[in-house]
Amino acid sequence: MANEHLLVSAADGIMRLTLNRPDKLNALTRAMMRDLEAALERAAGNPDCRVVVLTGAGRAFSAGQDLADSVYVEGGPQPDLGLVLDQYNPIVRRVRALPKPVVAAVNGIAAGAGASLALACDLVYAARSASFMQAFARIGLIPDCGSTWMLPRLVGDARARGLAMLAEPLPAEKAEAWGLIWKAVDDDKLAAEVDAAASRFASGPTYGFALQKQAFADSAHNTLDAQLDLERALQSKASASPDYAEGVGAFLAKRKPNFTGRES
Ligand code: LHQ
Repeated sequence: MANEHLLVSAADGIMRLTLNRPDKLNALTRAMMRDLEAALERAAGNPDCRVVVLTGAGRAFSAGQDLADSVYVEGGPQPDLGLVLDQYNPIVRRVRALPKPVVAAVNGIAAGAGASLALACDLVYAARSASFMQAFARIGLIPDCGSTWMLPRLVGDARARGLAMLAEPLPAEKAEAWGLIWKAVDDDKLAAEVDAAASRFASGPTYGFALQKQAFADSAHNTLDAQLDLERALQSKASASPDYAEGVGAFLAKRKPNFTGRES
């Protein structure tokens, strides 16, 4: 399925979402965000979709919110961006809560809300020429779409503040070295590397991945004691799944597992 500004395709268990306004560096419009949320909702509800890949068309991943979108009119009343975030925040929540892996293929610059969106994904692969820019301070804003939460957790407080307040692009390799992203890869290898990861997830233990995501999400506010209890509860669920039986059976029989991804 395709529409103008968000390309959506699904095959072999993989849903691919491509931000598609290359002439505007995939700056995010309200229409795009509406379609993105709808696509993520479909991904969540479709057991045949076992991984989502998010990328951008052209030379950028996304330059963040479209600054020319009609919410800002020169000389007019200033828009309340808190209200605009009412449209963005559900998308970040959906990515984090999606019961399957979400992989970002950052093909070029990811700025502002574009960077936040990438960092919300479970695994971030970036082309070596790509960079991550907390552009918000350049226009008097604060990092949003979860960046004030993600950044200190990913790179520590000192680097989070430097990234946010200096608003300079962080090259992909440094982003990897700092732990901001999973991996920087040669530009011409990005697609193949992400395809390989997506194929692996598409035939992986999807229900187990969903439980992992839940455990990591809750670890952000749990004590170790509470987390141990949570792991116990989630592991009970994981070990009741057909993929656990299949995984152990395959290991003992020295064959490749054939995971269904299902809960039961
Ligand atoms: C753009 C944009 C853009 C429109 C490039 N908008 N056209 C706030 C509110 C609520 C919810 C969500 O989040 C947020 C936070 C945000 O995301 S605020 C926006 C934060 N982003 C920025 O401030 C980045 C603005 N863009 C840039 O600084 C540069 O474009 C970068 C450094 C990304 C790339 O620079 P260049 O490679 O030199 O490209 P360019 O500037 O020439 O851009 C190419 C075209 O894309 C150009 O259009 P044109 O028609 O002149 O060729 C730009 O106007 C357009 N574009 N970003 N955010």
